[in-house]
Amino acid sequence: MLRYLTAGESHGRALTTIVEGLPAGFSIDIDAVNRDLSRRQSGYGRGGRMKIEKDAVQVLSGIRHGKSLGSPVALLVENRDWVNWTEVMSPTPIGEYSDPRSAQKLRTRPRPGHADLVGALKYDHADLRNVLERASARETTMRVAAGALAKQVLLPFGIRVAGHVRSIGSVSAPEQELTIDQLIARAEASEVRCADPEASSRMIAEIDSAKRDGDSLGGVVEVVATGLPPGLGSHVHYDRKLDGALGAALLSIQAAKGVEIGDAFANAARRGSQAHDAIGWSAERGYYRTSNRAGGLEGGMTNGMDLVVRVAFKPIATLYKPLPSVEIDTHAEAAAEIERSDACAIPAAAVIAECVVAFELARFTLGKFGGDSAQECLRNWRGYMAQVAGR
Ligand code: EPS
Repeated sequence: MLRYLTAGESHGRALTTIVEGLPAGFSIDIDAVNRDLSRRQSGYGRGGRMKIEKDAVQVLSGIRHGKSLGSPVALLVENRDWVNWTEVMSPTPIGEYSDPRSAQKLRTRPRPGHADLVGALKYDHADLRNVLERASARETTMRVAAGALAKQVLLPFGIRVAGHVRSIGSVSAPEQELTIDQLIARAEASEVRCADPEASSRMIAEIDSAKRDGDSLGGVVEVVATGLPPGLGSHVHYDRKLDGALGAALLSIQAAKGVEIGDAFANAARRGSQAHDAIGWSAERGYYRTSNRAGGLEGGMTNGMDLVVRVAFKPIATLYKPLPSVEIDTHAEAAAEIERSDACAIPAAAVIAECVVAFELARFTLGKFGGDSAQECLRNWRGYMAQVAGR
């Protein structure tokens, strides 16, 4: 079974992941992983930290001469900012800080909307930093690294995944009929990873305005996957349903608060005859749907149409004009802590969601066609595709 864990604090020495269950013999291009890491770092609305970091993976295990070995793949990304945090983040006790700036990094005024307060209560921490360092979306670096590997597993199966921004704050991009190549080209050309140039400009203006006001913005990202066979996932059990797995994985991204598959919310207001996708058949395509309001999933399984899933992100909890809060040591009223932060990270969220979806799709693809080598998995896939084409 394909799975991964990540480790690392935002200002610790490094971030790591171990990806387990990758069969042998898949071509792995490390430059492609690094390209995704740099895509995640880009995007209008980011703060000062992204000028410090230049994320690139060191491969510690599991890949040799450009191919997966079938052993665990361990990846590491250094935090360049760590040199400024060696005292604050020291794993060994250091007594008195020698640098007076280190003492100022104690955090006691929790940010509303952040893990700060409940994390400190639950884990019994006096310094909120013990929570925020791990709650930080810096962790998504390793989800992107793992997802970038997953995308390379999906490629020989003809499956491609792309994330783009649908809305930032009050600005929404219009619905467009685009091929995945057009979508990727347009999103990559936009500073906010939005496929509509006019909406992109308005999103940038909205970010500027929020920033001027010391405020932050959320938004909605959409992930599209093409080339999917019918039958990834299952109708038989809650934990084998692909829509359930996608929902869980996407909702675990920092600041993600809602997931929509296909036209889920619009469908809730439609009549059945207007919500479901009629079935057709042709010699070239086999079975298909005449529309895709289901977003490519029926009964917890891919139906062969494109997967379309959207994720709503709340605005970042750090506000330069902070909301009221309470000092956790004195209970005195106080404005919430101001951390260096981003005004808007939605363009990055599109890359993160893309990689998280890719990982789930790779997990279900290997679950269905799995074997110990790429060759074995692809043989299983070809056999199944021929079987389905004969129906
Ligand atoms: C984050 C706060 C900022 C962001 C960070 C997420 O970091 P810092 O506190 O160092 O300024 O830049 O995002 C990243 C570091 C990243 O790589 O995405 C937070 O509190 O979640």
